Amino acid sequence: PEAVSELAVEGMTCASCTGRVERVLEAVPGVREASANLATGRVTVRHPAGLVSPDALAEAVRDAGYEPRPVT
Ligand code: 9UX
Repeated sequence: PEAVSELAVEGMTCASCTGRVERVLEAVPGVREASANLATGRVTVRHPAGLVSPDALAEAVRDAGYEPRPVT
């Protein structure tokens, strides 16, 4: 089944930022779609359940120059 992961990302301050974060997350193997919300700093990632680790998503965000934070 499909799963949805929610990430909080610090440092997304414009529409280019959100597009960049979406692009790097969609490049992680298994990710079907990533949708970043500039106003909330949250990113919703759709992927098959169990196929994508939270660590892989966080690392992709960090490599792109943004800071993943725990969702509270
Ligand atoms: Mo515009 Mo977003 O320089 O970093 S891409 S603020």
